[in-house]
Amino acid sequence: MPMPHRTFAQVAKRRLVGKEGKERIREVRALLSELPDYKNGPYADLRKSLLAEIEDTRVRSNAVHRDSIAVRREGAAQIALVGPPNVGKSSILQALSEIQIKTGDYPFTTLRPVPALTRIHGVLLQLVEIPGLIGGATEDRGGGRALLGVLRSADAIVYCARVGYPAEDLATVRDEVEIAGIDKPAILAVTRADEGSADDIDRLRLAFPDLPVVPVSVIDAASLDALRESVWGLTDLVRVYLHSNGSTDEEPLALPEGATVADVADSVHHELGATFSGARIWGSSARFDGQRVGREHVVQDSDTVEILR
Ligand SMILES: Nc1nc2c(ncn2[C@@H]2O[C@H](COP(=O)(O)OP(=O)(O)O)[C@@H](O)[C@H]2O)c(=O)[nH]1
Ligand SMILES: [Mg+2]
Repeated sequence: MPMPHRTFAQVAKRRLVGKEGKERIREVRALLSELPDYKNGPYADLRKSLLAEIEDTRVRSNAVHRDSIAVRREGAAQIALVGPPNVGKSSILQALSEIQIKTGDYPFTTLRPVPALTRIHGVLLQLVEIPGLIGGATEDRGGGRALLGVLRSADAIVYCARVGYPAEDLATVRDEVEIAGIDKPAILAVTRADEGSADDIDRLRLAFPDLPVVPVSVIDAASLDALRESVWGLTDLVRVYLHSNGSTDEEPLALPEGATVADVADSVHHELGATFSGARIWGSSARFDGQRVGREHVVQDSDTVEILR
């Protein structure tokens, strides 16, 4: 019996996460060989999208060779780490990363944006270190325009300022972001916190009164958890667990706050989103377990949803 096509699509997505170039193409080919050989229907659609994936991956690999710094979006949200050099951005990326980035894989003095996936509350999010933003970036100093271009497509920003260092270091970078007209939900990570005092943290808090502050040290697991929590708060996502054929998915879907049952169905499959008749709900948006609701019902974080065809 072949795997249900929706399960196959999920498995395929999971197996491709974090893979690029040759490795990604190899995985796509393996998936293609496992796919039932139907000429029509959802399996044929899957085959088509996997073949397109090979082509897209090739195009991207070539683009990288042409020195592009573009970052391919993965995960439910993209959060940029922004700050002066040496504040610990790469270290945080590494500490939060789902897939262990080997230090040898990229130079520690990072020159290009480096993406990494992190799992927070069961949801994969993409962190991107934006290195080398300096005063004058908007005039393209230090290749600033391309870096700001990457930042523009992020959903939120974690500004990083090193404890005990002048606020101006980060303020200069932040000015460039503002001049570029980039305005995203943001927090301030006061980094390398183990090297400074509470007063040092307060000084930075006072210098950036509009940003919620999270002191972070990569050698303090609790501070990393607090950072994860703040990053989650930046995303405005809600988690929804799909229930079908008598079982509930372990991995949640992540949707923007305010999403309706129709959005949930649509994110499973556009066709399902167009044709489904309603849903049953368990969780905080339900008045009672298994409540029958219509398309426009707004889901809440941690709801379980069964889409009714
Ligand atoms: N004590 C301490 N050192 C850190 C911490 N985070 C990073 N570092 C050190 O700071 C230096 C610069 O870190 P890196 O992550 O490359 O900074 P980036 O330039 O902002 O990416 C490295 O030597 C790290 O080992 C931290 O939380 N505590
Ligand atoms: Mg770095």
